[in-house]
This record gives sequence, C-alpha cells and structure tokens, in this order.
Amino acid sequence: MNFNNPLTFVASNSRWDVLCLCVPVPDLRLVLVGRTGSGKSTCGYMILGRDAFSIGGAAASSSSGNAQYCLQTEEVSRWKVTIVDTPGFSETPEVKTEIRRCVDMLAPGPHAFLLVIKVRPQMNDEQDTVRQMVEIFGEKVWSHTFVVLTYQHQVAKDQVAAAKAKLKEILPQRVGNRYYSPYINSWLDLLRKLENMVIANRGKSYSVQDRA
Ligand SMILES: Nc1nc2c(ncn2[C@@H]2O[C@H](COP(=O)(O)OP(=O)(O)OP(=O)(O)O)[C@@H](O)[C@H]2O)c(=O)[nH]1
Ligand SMILES: [Mg+2]
Repeated sequence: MNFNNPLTFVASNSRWDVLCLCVPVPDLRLVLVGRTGSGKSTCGYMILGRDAFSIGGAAASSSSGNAQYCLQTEEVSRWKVTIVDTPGFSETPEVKTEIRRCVDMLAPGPHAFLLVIKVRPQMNDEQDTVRQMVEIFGEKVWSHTFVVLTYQHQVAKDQVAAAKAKLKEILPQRVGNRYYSPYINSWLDLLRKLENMVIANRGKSYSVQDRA
C-alpha cells in the first residue's frame, strides 16, 4: 500500500482499503515475545506508562496465581491498548505451551507480536529466534510481527549497524522494515506504526488457526 500520497492511494486501492484508512483503530492487542532478559516487560511498562509487568524478575505467567501480571490494559492516547507479557523463549515444551497460553488470553487474537531483541555486538542467535517463533506460533506469525530493538542506546553506532546486518533473516526478510528503536523514537510513534500495520492487515488479527 502506498500511504505517502493520499490521491494515489485512493485511485489505486479498493473501497475497503480506503475505508480502513478513514476508520481509526480503537483497540490494539499486543503480545511481547522474545528471549529471556531482552526487555519484554520493560517495553510493556514503557508503552502503558505504568509498572504493569514484573521487570527483571519472575517471568510472566498465565497461571491463575499471577495472571494479572500477564495481561494489562490501559488507555494510551487514542487507543485502548491491551498487552500480554510472556516468558522468554525456551526449549522446554512446558514453556512453549505457557507462551501459547498467554497469547490465547488475548481473544480473539493479537494484532501484533512485538518481537523484542536485545542489540549487542555479538548477535548470533537470529536463526534460533526465527525457529522459536515458527515452532511456537507458525509461519503466519510474520505478517503480524513488529521488532523492537532494545539496548541500542548503549551500543556504538557502527555496532548497531553490524547487529542489524546480522538480523537480516528477520529484518527485512520476514518482517520488512517494521522495527522500532526505543529511546530514539517516542513510544507513541510505535503505537502509530502498529496502527498502520493493523490497517495494512485490514484489521485482521492473528488467530489460533494461524498456528497450523
Ligand atoms: N540499559 C537498558 N536496560 C534495559 C533495556 N530494556 C530492558 N532493560 C533492563 O534489562 C533487564 C531485564 O528487562 P526485562 O524487561 O525484565 O526483560 P524480560 O525480557 O521481560 O525478561 P524475562 O521476563 O526474564 O524474560 C531489566 O533490568 C531492565 O531494566 C534497555 O533498552 N536498555
Ligand atoms: Mg519479563
């Protein structure tokens, strides 16, 4: 879709696409995923503007004991934002099941998976991240995935470029140019970009059937 020129957009797209652009997206259902310690819960805290999730401590869980720490909702600017936090990726089947269970809390399904990646000089686990995403959520997850690059402000610029180059199987191959750099852009920018992604997906969220 060409969002840059409204006239070109109207001329070259269906009425449905044009209508989608005119209707704001009131709800954003998001799920935070990624490796342990990548900064998932911190992202949730920054987006919602409050101490919503356990940071640097116990991983999120959908089990009845601390389910409230797993799913949180807040009005942020013009959106009702619901975020589910998940435990870090693991080879343990129980953890994979738990991550899926957390996602299932977001019925009818998340609009976006925020794949949180910690930027550091040695980045050699991209293939593993890709494999975990597909194993847990299925190939269709990529059309709903948005990457958040944490710890970028602590790494030298040339190292950030080198790190991004090592992420090429994700950026751009699987998610295109959909990434966000905290502390360089505002968190509202991220929500605007996510809204555009929802519009580009015609409002369709990821569903359990997409796992197959
Ligand atoms: N310097 C820096 N620290 C960060 C950043 N993001 C997160 N942290 C810190 O990293 C630690 C881990 O952050 P969390 O948000 O708990 O990470 P997580 O991915 O939720 O971790 P698990 O739930 O254990 O998988 C905390 O001490 C955060 O304060 C960042 O961009 N820069
Ligand atoms: Mg966490």
